[in-house]
Amino acid sequence: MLDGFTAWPQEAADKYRQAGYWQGITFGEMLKQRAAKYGDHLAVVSGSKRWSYRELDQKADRVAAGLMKLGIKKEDRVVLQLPNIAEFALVIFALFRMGALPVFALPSHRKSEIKYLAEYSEAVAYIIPDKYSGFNYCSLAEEVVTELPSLQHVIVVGDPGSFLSFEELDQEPLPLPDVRSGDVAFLQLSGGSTGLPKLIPRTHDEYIYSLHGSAEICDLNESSVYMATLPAAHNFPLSSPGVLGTLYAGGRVVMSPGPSPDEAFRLIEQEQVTITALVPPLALVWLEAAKTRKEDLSSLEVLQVGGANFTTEAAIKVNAAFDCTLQQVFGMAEGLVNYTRLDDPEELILYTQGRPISPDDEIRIVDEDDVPVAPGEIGHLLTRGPYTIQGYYKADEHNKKAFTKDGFYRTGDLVRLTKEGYLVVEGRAKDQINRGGEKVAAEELENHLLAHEGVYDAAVVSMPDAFLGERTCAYIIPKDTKLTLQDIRRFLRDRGVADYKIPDRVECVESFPMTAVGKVSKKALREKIAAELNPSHT
Ligand code: OOB
Repeated sequence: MLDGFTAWPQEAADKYRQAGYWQGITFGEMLKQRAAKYGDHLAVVSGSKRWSYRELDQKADRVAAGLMKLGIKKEDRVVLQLPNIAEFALVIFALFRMGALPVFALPSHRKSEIKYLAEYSEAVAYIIPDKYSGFNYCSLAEEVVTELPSLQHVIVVGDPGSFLSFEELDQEPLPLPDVRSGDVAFLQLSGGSTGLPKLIPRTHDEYIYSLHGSAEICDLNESSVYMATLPAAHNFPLSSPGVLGTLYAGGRVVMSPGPSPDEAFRLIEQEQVTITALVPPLALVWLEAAKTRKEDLSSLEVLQVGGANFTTEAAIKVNAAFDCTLQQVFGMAEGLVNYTRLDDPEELILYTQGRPISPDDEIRIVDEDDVPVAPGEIGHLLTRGPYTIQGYYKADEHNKKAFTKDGFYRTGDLVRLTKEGYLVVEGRAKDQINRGGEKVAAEELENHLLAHEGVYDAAVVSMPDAFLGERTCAYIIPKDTKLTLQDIRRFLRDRGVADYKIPDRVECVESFPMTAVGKVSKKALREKIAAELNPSHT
């Protein structure tokens, strides 16, 4: 068993197996079974590449052999930073088959995040595109490998420069190591609540169960066409039901090179896409674009929106704009995913964030002392279940705070339960900014800011925003001279911090408001900036 992984207690594992949730198959076997059943059906479409299930299956064996020939072994970690291209699906199945673990980075990550992920996971390899969205990943890799010699292999899809070409991984299949369904399949990145974002170990058994449940809830079958619009490495487009849930159901995955209506609407028409997933700000852009665009979007049956709060005003517009069913999704890379069901009455679809996948997802809504609140009251969401982790990877100290003694994950979300048993997300207790679905861990950003020689202290909070829901405001106590937004932006970019984490606003102050126990009062800072942005609401 992978060192640093917290397994479920035996009793819980037995229960999930007996209930038939954990089916005892690995991702490698899942694809083999689907290839046997759906052979010539298209599995992945990306640009001019159109791979059938059989092709994807055979290519995965060949790429697994290529990876093994490099010396990559079972349980080795591989940082994967690919955009939505066919090779994304191929390489994850190749890694799953040989038991090496993809560590899912996002295309928007830069040196600071990649170095952190590679160091934390002790990765031996890094897989990138040559260029994507105007950014040169080979240059990034050069900087990272200079600082991290343990990263032995850089594999490039496209022009490899001095690195190894992805095409060279195509080798005659080799005998594969024994990969078990209870093994960890990959590491996902958390949004981060305290400290730096943690890695989330997910096993074949439990993740495949979440795909199974998600595919069923979304009515996926072999005629479904799922378009990956959001970056496929994120848990929502990866598995809710996403790329993997679609392949589980024998459907077709269409990789969209980007999320804009220009790229996505054309693909919906061309590939007869039936379902896709968006974060709220993107849904707003699509709603606006749908008014004037000429593409035929009538194949779209389900539009999923999740990752951040979707306003009811926007939710109401989806049905009319796209003539399809809206599905709200409230999930987390740590496990629990809630969906409104496709046949739910309108008031549940518009006003709630759904209910869990599994009848065995346990939900507790508690106050500050972990005491359950009265039914219908707002409280902290704790959860435990057949696909929610029992601990972050190699994070013993943090796990003591992030999980209860009896194994419930503290989501950091403030929710209430409706009388129908649906969850409504009312707020957040964790120290994080949810910038339209992209999560910024306040402490991570504060640490970057503290590295600036002119910064004495920093406190990062969210501020309300009509488009993104929230944006990032950095309160700074400067050492002597005032710092501008431009100073801070330049500094953070030079440090290799991903763009989405760079503050939208910088406020220089002489001191921070304090709580009664002498901690910085982020609540007071949030209220201060909200009042300054919208004085009429005070
Ligand atoms: C998804 O996963 P993560 O890990 O990026 O972020 C999880 C957090 C949740 O704890 C919650 O704070 C927030 O994102 N969130 C929502 C939400 N969905 C997620 N807040 C309000 N309304 C929603 N619908 O974001 C994720 C993973 C799988 C499926 C969907 C989303």
